[in-house]
Amino acid sequence: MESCIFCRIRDDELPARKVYEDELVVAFEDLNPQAPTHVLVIPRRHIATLNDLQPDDEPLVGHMLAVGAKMAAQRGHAARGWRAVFNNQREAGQTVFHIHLHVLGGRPMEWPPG
Ligand code: DGP
Repeated sequence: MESCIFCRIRDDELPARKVYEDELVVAFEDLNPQAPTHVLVIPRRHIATLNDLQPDDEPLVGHMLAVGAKMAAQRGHAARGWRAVFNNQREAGQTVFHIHLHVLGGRPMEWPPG
């Protein structure tokens, strides 16, 4: 997907502060952070929404969460807590249609979310 901004970040065609990469995922700092830690974990492969996941993608999504946990632990949030968020489709707040895990930490958070 040439027009996808997260595909372009993956390919280094757009700048981003990348913090982790492996064969399956890329993680980078959110441009508009909502907490002291706000990292996005994306799959390398373009998947528009969680609705598009196939059964074979289940290990990939598990890996995204494991990488998110590693990012949170590296920043010292493992014990105090951190939040993992997937916004799925517009009413839930999805604005970039390449699935991404938000890893948020470093401040107290409220529930329910807005
Ligand atoms: P969502 O609303 O759940 O689709 O989250 C999209 C997030 O992506 C939002 O927190 C802002 C972030 N974002 C949008 N464009 C860019 C960009 O060009 N670079 C980076 N690093 N983050 C971006």
